[in-house]
Amino acid sequence: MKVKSFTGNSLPDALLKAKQELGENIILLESREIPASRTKTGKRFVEVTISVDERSEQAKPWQPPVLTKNKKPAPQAASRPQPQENDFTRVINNILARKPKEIHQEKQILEELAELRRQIAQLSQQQKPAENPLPENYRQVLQHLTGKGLGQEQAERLIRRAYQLTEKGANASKQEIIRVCRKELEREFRVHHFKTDAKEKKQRVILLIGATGVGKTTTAMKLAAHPAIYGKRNVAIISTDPYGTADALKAFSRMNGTAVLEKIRMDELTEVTERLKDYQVLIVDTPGQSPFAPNYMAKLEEYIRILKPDDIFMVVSMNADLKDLFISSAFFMLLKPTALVLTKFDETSQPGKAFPIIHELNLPVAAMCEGKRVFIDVQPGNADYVLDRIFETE
Ligand SMILES: Nc1nc2c(ncn2[C@@H]2O[C@H](COP(=O)(O)OP(=O)(O)O)[C@@H](O)[C@H]2O)c(=O)[nH]1
Ligand SMILES: [Mg+2]
Repeated sequence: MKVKSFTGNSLPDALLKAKQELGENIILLESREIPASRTKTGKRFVEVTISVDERSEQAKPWQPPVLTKNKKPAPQAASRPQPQENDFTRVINNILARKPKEIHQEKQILEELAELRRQIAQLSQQQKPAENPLPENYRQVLQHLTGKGLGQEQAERLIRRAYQLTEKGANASKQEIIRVCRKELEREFRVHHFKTDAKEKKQRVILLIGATGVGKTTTAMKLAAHPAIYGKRNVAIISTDPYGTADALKAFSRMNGTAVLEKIRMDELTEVTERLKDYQVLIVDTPGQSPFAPNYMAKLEEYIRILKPDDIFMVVSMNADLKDLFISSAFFMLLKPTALVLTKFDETSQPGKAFPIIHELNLPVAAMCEGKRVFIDVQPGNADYVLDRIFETE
């Protein structure tokens, strides 16, 4: 993979130059406009960062997939649900048509999406009437759990388990059922443990990924500030947002003494990390974008290739609809995140959504956020925080 920048009077002009030099198979990683006020010539220009697979010149020219209607379908693997043609898959097919070299990867995404859709359908399935109706106290706790965001199936499984574990079985009190449910949920809640040793020599590089507006930039500051996270270590935040950093990040830098580097381009990353080699922790904040945006995933993969992060935290907002969250997560999961940061607990009435999220994405929780205040509204992942919120009214 080769990465190179080109400039031109306009985006098409810069792309044309890139194509002339690197051929048709280029991938646009980044583009930004340099305003006239900042150029020597006094004219605005556009800069693009391009990647190209150097082996691609010998590769067979790519053809878009042909959808044949009358052909006999290929035999299907028994356990793999096949995605059906609908609006959603048409959108994905559109992406496929634009990203020739990642066609294999995109097929995997489709399969994962189909699998996720099946799981989501199960999550939202209505409870079937039980042959033996649940005792009233269990029914009430089950209703409370689903109301607080646990998936129907997960909550039913928990209640069945509670029934087996409570001493009084059908006659157990609500308090007793809740106590057992709490214990079981505590075991399901997985926590990411930070290495907080201030003397640790090896530098840790953390990459933050996630959809637009979920709270990545705010999380970068919160992680840098919290004493039980990286607050006691020498931290630098690298912002790769081409539009610069938020004022909040600049103010935080002044207040907390954290180094903040802004508008760092892909081709500057190696040199910047080399310059920052004495910092104990580098937190790299990425600009949010829809995971469906063409080339966005390729760009994030390129960050990972260059930075070789020790941890990739996927930031997800608790106020998101679970269905949308799982669909966009399917893309981000391809980047193999190591842990979750759950934000905006203050903006949900269903804190229990944390459990289906942890369960479906099979990731531990690094940190949880409940507001905009950098120095206050954050804590490392822990089950009690979520469980207290689920059961506070009971
Ligand atoms: N209520 C609430 N707002 C938050 C939280 N985390 C971030 N925000 C706000 O959400 C908005 C987007 O956050 P930002 O960090 O810029 O998101 P990014 O696009 O992922 O970098 C900002 O207004 C933040 O102050 C949180 O835990 N709770
Ligand atoms: Mg941001």
